[in-house]
Amino acid sequence: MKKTKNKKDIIFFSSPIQLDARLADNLIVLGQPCGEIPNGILHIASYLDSFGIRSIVVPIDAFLYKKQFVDISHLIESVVSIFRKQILYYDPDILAFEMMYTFNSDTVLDVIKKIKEMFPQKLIIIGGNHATFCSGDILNPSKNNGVDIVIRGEGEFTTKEIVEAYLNKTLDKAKIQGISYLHDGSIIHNTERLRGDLKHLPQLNYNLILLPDDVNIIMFNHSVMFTRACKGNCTFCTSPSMWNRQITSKTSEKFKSDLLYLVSNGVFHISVWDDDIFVTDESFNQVVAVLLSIKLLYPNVNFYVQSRVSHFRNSNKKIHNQLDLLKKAGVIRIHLGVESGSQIILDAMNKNYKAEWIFDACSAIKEHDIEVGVFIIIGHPGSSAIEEQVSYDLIQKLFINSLIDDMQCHILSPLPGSAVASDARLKIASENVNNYGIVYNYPVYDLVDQRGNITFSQQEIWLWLLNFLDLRQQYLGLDPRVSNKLKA
Ligand code: B12
Ligand code: SF4
Repeated sequence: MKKTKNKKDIIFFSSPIQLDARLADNLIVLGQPCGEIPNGILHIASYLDSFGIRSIVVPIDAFLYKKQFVDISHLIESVVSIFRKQILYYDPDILAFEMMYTFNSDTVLDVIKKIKEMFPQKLIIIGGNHATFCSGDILNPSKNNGVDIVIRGEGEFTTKEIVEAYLNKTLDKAKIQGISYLHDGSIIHNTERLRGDLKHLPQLNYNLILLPDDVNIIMFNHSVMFTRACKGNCTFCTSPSMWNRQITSKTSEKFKSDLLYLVSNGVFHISVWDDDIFVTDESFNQVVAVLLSIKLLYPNVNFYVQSRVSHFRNSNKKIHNQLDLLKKAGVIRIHLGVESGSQIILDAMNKNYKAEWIFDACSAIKEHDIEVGVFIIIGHPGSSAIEEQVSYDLIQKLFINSLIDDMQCHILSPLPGSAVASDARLKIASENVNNYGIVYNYPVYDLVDQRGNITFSQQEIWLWLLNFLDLRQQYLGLDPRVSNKLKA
């Protein structure tokens, strides 16, 4: 292996999120100018670093945030030029691309294609939520995307195996679990890798993130996670197939060190974005103990968490004790995956709770002086104008009773890896994935019955989104993400 001062073994590239011109109307920057810390690749880089493998993480939005883009090819050109510069400087053997989201997956592939043309000798690997479920499409030989290996699912342990073997020139792709690749023109999907033990993960090494001179860590939004996976099996979500509903967690010492790094650097708003903060009593007790200890040291810190309505059944004593602890630990808002107020839709989504528990859940949280955020999905199979009205009425009742402080509404996106993506009641009208998953997306489907007759059209679903947005505006003010263009 060549040893130069700047030499890296692998560079991790995040994908442009805030600045994709194709999305500009839908996804307007909220929060910090540099967007999100790319958590997935930071985890992998930190793990490799603990074995002496040299890497850096390039958070592309931090390099682009001051630029204006005229169109998507201009954006891609800029991204490629920044990546090229880093590749020439650090001369890595492996280039690793994050493909977390469906909406910008085309952009990521456009960038990779160009990078591969410039550096054909470098091994290109890719991973993340979208990549996990679309490996066949990404590797499709006719598309010539330039990707050598897709790493499916959890990234740390597979990437380490690949990088070590590649650097030692002993890589035998057939022997690595959890990857897909091309062999003699055919796509090979190796067997799935079992979930790893997160207790082996080191503290996150934020120093591996390459920052432009005028950027620091406070200029990002920060979300951290203690556990991976949840016990739910919701049809529209990719978590069940991504993490196999197997709850794992880091050590609470490492989690505490991750948080201490952030707060000691002035980050005082942190989302603890575990799928479900109450997922097990053991993990809840650990996470809350860490948050309490941080709050004691840094009284200004605020945390945001998310959970499921099902924990709030009958507003029992246990949940009130837990809410009391969260309040003391500095949690100022709990986001609930409410999704709908209609029992018919909730059952179709496999939410596994009763619509009447929603009111109790929100009331219980507010009793502890914690804000309530709700997520709503419109147009799921099983939905109709009648059911959306039922849902609307319940949300309105919550607003009237001052039980909602934040609300995000989405039209369903059939995300790859979610159960609903193969639901026969969705008649996909557009193959365009550029607005999948993002807020205020126009529906890409009509809902149909068994004979293929439309039961709930794109246009009707869209109008219901606008109804929910009006309700939101009435009680919370206009969401800054609602552009005039969208309302028109
Ligand atoms: C926290 C979170 C957020 C945070 C920000 C996260 C961030 N830092 O970018 C916030 C709240 C801002 C957010 C926003 C959105 N999110 Co989000 N988010 C999550 C969540 C809950 C956790 C992500 C995370 O940090 N995981 C922890 C790390 C360690 O895991 P990981 O990222 O999956 O990475 C591992 C593997 O994927 C893999 N891997 C990842 N990258 C790479 C790269 C390589 C090279 C390799 C080898 C492996 C690899 O290895 C990693 C380590 O094991 C996930 C759901 C989930 N439970 O995974 C949804 C999720 C990623 N979000 C999703 C979506 C849709 C969104 C939004 C578009 C929603 C919206 N309408 O606004 C926005 C858009 C993003 C934006 N910035 O504007 C979807 C994406 C699905 C898809 N196919 O598009 C997910 C999967 C949830 C879902 N619905 O199923 N999100
Ligand atoms: S929507 Fe929430 S509760 Fe349901 S499977 Fe996904 S992460 Fe779990």
